Amino acid sequence: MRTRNLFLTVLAFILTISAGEAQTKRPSVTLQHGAHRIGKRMDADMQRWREYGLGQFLHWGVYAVAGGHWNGKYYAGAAEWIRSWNEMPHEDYDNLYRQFNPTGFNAAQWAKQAAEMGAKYMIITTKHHDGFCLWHSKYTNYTVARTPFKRDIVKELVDAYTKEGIDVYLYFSVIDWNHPGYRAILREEDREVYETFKQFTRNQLIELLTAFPKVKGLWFDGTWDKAWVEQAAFADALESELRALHPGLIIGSRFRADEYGKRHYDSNGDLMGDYEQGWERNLPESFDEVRHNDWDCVMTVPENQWGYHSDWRGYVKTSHDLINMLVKCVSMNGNFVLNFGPDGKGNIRQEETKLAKEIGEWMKINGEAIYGCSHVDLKKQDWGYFTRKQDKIYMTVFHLPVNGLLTLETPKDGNIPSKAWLLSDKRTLEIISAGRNKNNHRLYHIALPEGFSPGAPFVVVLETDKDGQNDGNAYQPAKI
Ligand code: 16Z
Repeated sequence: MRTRNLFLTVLAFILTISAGEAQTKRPSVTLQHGAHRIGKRMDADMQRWREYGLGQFLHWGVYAVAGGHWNGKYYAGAAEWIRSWNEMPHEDYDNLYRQFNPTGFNAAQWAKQAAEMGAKYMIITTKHHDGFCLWHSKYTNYTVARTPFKRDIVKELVDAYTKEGIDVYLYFSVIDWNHPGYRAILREEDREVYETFKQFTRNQLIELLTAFPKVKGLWFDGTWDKAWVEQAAFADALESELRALHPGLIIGSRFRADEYGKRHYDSNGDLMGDYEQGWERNLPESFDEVRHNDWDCVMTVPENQWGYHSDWRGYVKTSHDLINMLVKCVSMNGNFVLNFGPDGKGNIRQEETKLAKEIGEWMKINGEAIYGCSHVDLKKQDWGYFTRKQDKIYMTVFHLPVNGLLTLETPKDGNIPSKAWLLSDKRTLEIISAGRNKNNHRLYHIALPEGFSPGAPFVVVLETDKDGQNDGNAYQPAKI
């Protein structure tokens, strides 16, 4: 009896311990097709990606010919999705390519405008969900080669942007409404024909990387399809093949699922890909949400239009809105990618040209607070965002306090701000020490010049005293 009691006690004890452990430990499932790597990529190509700050997205295809209208009717959805609209027969859409003749297209001009905006990388839709290819693919007839325009648009863009010093990435959709083997969901009888689609996808990706060796990476889309999610082994092998073919290639987390169907993060919570590719028309609210990963945010100018829609309705973002998002992204270690949807004639619309110009003018003065900058482990303040590069801290101000004082708070033994000035004209600003708060953190106010009213976001540069009472860690970026 006593032996049995002892046995039960010991058993209960063991069970308690292991249950406790199971709760605190990360899940650990053996995966064949999970993340290839744990933690950040630290090679030169990825370092370069990390320093971009600002990018340009280009959505261009035959949907630009329709421009969000068909038969005089207005399509309220995203213009690049018009083929899925009941009012537009598929046959009409699938013949739009016959009218695709963007004689105004000038890759050098687009690239110049993007460079003047301050974009360091560009992502071009080589093939959107409709399946229309902007390059001369030999694996389908549904390409720009069969249009009156004929010219290889991807080639011209890769060359022109690369010449401007802008890195090029290829958007590629694994949804393809034009390919006979494509399925969104696989019924048993579809499995065989879907194999032809998988081979087609592989062929096209190898074709793209071979034809355009200058590109830096791939930006995948449409990978949420149930049929694709089931292809964990295929996609995993394909990823390795593409990486071997193109050393340094950058692929985000929106390419493949693990064998349990988990996307972006595998069943163990590890990121699958070189950066988190999930922030779309939406930004993280706080740094905690990005889990110390690299990430990008792709953003539309109106609420939800990627391809050209001739009639934008609803709120259209201003350059100050977009600059705010850009700085917010960089302050949390992300890149901000602004979308452009050129029209069916090959012209970038006047609203986008104006925004590019305004953003570019701002970047010329303030780009130092963006390029190569990263997160700062300082408490977020209401006036705007902190970014950091080497020993400098940048405070980009969007909300000017009525008292003209920009507050910052440093940890107990943190570095002390020793010098502050306006980035635009180098005017020195007074630093007022304001004691400590209840957490024993030091408070400082940076005093703006009397009557200062810039009417635009502006940057204050801060240098800190590295000697004296500090632990040297206060301004380091969070652990990476
Ligand atoms: C069903 O919701 C969707 C599906 C696809 C919303 C957007 C998209 C596509 C857009 O057409 C655009 O290319 C965006 C980047 N992508 C996710």
